[in-house]
Order: sequence, then structure tokens, then C-alpha cells
Amino acid sequence: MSTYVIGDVHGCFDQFIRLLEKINYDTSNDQIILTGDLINRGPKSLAVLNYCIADSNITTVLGNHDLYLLYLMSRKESKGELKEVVESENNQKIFEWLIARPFILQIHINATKNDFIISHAGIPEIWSVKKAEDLAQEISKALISNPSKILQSMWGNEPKSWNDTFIGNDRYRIIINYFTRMRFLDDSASLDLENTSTKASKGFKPWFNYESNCYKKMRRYYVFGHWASLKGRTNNPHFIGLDTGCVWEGELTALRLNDLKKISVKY
Ligand SMILES: [Mn+2]
Repeated sequence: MSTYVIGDVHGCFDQFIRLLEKINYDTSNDQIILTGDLINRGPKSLAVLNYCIADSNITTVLGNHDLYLLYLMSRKESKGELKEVVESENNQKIFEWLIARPFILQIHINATKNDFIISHAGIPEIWSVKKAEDLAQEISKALISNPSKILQSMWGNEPKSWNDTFIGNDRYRIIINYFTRMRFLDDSASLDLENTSTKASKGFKPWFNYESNCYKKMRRYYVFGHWASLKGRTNNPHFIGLDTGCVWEGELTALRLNDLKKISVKY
């Protein structure tokens, strides 16, 4: 039995199937976790969703594009490549499945005693894993109990840095932005959401440049997608980027948690 994490699929259904074949995915034994952004930009978003929904051994953490789809669906707005999903006959089922996906997943592999924290963009160092998990559950609960309120108010880049006292929409928006859109942070964990390159603006650094290295002692690995231009390069084996830009004619990459082996297929 193996557990795999797969990077951003973005509607690249054919490549997704080729990758599952390459890893010899065994639907009765293996488990697949996607890093989010299943859809949009690529050609076959609906096929990716239907395939994942039909297989209970496949799940995902939520990405910013997945939230955008939920937003469109909550308003019955058909746009661009997501039109086929919004208008599909099983759109209600898709909505219910997607909105119930978590923002973070933690996986422990018994044989190696390694822990994996999986989220779309990452986890800022200001939050312990326990705190991140609590905030992820808080936002999921809010999202499920009042989808249109959260999906309408989550847009925007403010506030820029976390404060425990935030309540309401500011609180929801910044939690969502850390989990699903973060790339660069400054020393006070302020988000730079405009910069999608790999070069930090002055005063900023990649979110995964943690000050403390206690994650090593704890055998903890952070696994994320979202940042395609990185091509997985973090220069730290405990921070594993899996978005290798499949939809930009790059590769789709899987990480086998049992032995940390990466397996990719080309576009
Ligand atoms: Mn993303």
C-alpha cells in the first residue's frame, strides 16, 4: 500500500491518467492526495473532477482555482473553461464534494515515522501545525455552513499579515490567502501576493525559508503545489513543491510518501 501526493492537475486529465498508470495506482490499496487546483486553464476540468469524485481513495486539499470554481458555481456563473463544470448535470454533486475537501491534510507513514503536512500553497511559520489545523477546520466549517458569504468575501489581498484578533471576513480571507495563494512573506509574515515569480522582492523571502529547523527533528515534511515557476526547487528536502507546471507544458509529478520517490510524466 502506497500513498501518493500529486501536484496541480489544472484540467490535464490525459496526463493525470498517464501518471496513475506510471505509478501503477492500485485503487483497492493505494491512496492519492492532490495538492489542489484540479481544474481551470487545462482542457478537461470536468473529467478530472468526475474521475476523482468516483474514487473514494482520491482526495485533494483546496486550491485557489478550486475556490474560484466554487464561487462561480455558487452564483451559477458560466465562464471560460469552467463553463462545462458549472453547467454539468452533476454540478450539485461536484459542489458538495469540492467544498467538503480540507485545506490541510496530515499523513503519518508508520514505516518511516515521517509526517507530511499537505496544503495547496504552504503553511506560514507563524502557525504551528496544530494552529494551522485549527484554522483550516475553522474556515472549512464556515465555508460549508455559509458558502455564498465566504465565497463572495474571500477576494482581495488585504489584510496582508496575520493577527489573532481578526474576525469575520478579514479573518476568513487571510486564512484562505495563506493556505491557497501564499508565495513570499516578509519577517512579520506579511503576504506579497502580487509576485508570482521565483525572485523575492526586497524584504521578502519564500514562505518555506523557516528560521527554526525543528521540523527536521520531528521528521516533518511540508508538501505543496501552487508555485509552478519554482518547478519544485526549494533547496530544502523537507519542503517539497509538486507543481511542475503540467498545464504550461511542463510535467505532472507524484511523490510517493513511503520512500520520498518522485515520479513524473511529461505534458
Ligand atoms: Mn494555485
